[in-house]
Amino acid sequence: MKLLKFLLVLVFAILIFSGALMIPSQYNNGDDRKAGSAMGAEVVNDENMVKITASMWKYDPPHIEIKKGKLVILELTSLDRLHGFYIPEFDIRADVMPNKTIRVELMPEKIGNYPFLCDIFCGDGHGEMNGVIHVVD
Ligand SMILES: [Cu+2]
Repeated sequence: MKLLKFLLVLVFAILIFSGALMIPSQYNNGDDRKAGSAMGAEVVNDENMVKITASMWKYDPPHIEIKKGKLVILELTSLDRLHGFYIPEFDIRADVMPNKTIRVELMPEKIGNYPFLCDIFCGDGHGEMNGVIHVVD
């Protein structure tokens, strides 16, 4: 019982902590990315926009094909609770919240398959919540 209480407190602490860092981390997504920093003025339209929804415990779509050398805007929202979105190879991460849409920019310079995953514990299936970005020529 004590362990359960401790775990509950820990989970709340993590939620509060991640919530407190929500706004700065989103701004950082734009500034810290490895590539595409010179493309800030790029126009957003349907052609370079990919909409992704997160829900327990998947991303839709889980596979995203994009073209090398073409700036892409990922528009993310959650259908249920707070999830994370993390692409290790591009050093991009974001908090994905219900009733809120956030955008991250991605400038793929190299052909390849790049996994992304949820990096905020969101329940039983959290460990399997992932997808792949396929960068093609
Ligand atoms: Cu998760």
